[in-house]
Amino acid sequence: MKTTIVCLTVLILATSATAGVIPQPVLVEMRPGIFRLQAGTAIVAPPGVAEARQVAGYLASALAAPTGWQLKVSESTYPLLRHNAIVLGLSAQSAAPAQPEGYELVVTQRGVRIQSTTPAGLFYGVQTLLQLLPPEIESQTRREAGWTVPCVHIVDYPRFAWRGMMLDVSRHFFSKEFVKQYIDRMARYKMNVFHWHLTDDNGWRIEIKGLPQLTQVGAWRVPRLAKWGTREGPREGEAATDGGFYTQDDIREVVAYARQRFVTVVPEIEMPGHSLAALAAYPELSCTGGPFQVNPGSNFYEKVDNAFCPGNEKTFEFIDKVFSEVAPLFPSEYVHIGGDECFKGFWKACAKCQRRMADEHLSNVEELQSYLVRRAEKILESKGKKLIGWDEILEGGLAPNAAVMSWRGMEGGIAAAKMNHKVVMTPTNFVYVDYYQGDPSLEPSTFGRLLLSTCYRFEPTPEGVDPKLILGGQGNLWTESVPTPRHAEYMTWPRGLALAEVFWSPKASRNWDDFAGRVEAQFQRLDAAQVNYARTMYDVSVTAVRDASGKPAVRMSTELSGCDIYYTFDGTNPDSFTAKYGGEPVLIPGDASVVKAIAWRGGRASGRVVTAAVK
Ligand code: TNX
Repeated sequence: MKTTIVCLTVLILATSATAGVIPQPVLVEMRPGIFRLQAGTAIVAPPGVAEARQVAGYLASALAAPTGWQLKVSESTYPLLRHNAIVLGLSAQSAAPAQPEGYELVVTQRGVRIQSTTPAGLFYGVQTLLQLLPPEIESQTRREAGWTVPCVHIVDYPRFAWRGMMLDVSRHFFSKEFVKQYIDRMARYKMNVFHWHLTDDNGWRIEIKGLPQLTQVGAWRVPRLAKWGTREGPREGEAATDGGFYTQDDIREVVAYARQRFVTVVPEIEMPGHSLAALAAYPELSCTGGPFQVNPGSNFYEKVDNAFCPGNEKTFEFIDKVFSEVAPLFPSEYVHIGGDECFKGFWKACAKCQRRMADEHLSNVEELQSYLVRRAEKILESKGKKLIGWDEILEGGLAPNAAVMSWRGMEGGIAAAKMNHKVVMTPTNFVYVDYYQGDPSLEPSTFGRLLLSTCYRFEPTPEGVDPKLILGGQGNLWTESVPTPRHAEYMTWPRGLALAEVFWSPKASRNWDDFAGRVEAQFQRLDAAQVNYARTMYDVSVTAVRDASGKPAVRMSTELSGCDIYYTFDGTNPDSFTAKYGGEPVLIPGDASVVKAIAWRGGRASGRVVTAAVK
């Protein structure tokens, strides 16, 4: 009983203390008073540790633009607080010793101390400190604000080691500047793996010096704007002007930038399917021989051959050449080889594939894919890397040391973990941030449905598997329907905030209402940072149901609690004078063709009018 009361008190304190901090820290004790940051505040790094010094430099530069102060960074062993200083300390006995990325943050009226056993922990302590400063601290230009931090004692460490975000740069190309911004933003929420989906049917984005056609041809497609999947294919003689790629210098620059933010960049090179851009460059690697063109978003699947031919030795020479150049560019332990959604129809009709299957005693095309993945694993291992792939790599037999990224639900991940393989959980229904986050009538066209509150309910560790094998989870931003950086931000935030908290914070501290309040606080910070985000959590969701007697009805809900919902069936815009939703399904009256609904909160409209067809 006593412990329950103590825990509750800590939780309540935590909630009020860190009104804005995401992800929620493990333990927060508010204390009276504030620390005031000033032009003369010093930043002190431990002596002789380059990475810690660099974290101090990161803090100084994060503070410089909004405050206009260039705080001095020095090196010194100050294990304790120093007056008017932010002291970063590395010690073997930090308050979170068992957790290499953990930290302890103490803010007093005299000064600030961040203590960790690793520079990564110092970096995360810095992120929490930044979030305790006013939202204007996110501004890139000088702002007037009281630069104060509440006095507090925080002990914090992550739940999962793999806290990822994936960005698909093939369906639409994103500049290296934007990729860096994306990494910077995820790192602020303590995410630490950037999965870079570099190749697909719609563009090959990484320079491979020994295979120049990959980027000369494979990085470019004809320009189109229509809805993805309905676009017209390339016309005869039409110039491929849309696209881009990263040179190896660009890649090194992004990797170094990520490293300074303790983010590991995991490259994905898709095979055997999703490879039309590569085949446009080297058609001899296909079963049918081409010629092929990089796809601009038309419906070509199963009609055009987009898989490497596993019957052809040249495919393996190609994979070897690509990995020889990819492996040294990325310090990551893992290289992702894709493996998803491979259409194997052309393999069935290919003499070389049939010969391979006979020679290797493979009884079906799934085993043929598995043959390719196993060889890819050997090639990667010869270059010092481990293989990770989408859960289809389980089909036909999992390569001996492969890790699995489970996207078609959790089942693939569970099966892999039961075979003692490592797993990253990325199920579509919880982490696909390319899906609609609000009512499709109000949102830019895409597929699926994934609300912020659903992301927040994600539980990466399933029952009945060894939790040690679940490395963590990851949000995936596929970009078929994401043509611009602003829209990539809009799709990522705030759902990325929910995922960041799922991946970092203790399961027991999850609390949707409290989180929603902190999301609102983060909106102010994202505004100051000029990062785009979606306010769909303020909208109503309308679902078609049947009432108790089986007649067509609608159910309405809001993600935020404390909202009232008002609606109409006559086509007029609802407000607090129209019918109020009572919680039970509402019968669709007479010949009504639409229902319109809006949420009100705190005496005013909180979101947009949602219009749903009811006919
Ligand atoms: C499935 S997830 C895919 C992607 C698409 C995505 C769209 C996965 C491994 N494959 O190629 O972009 O759905 O949501």
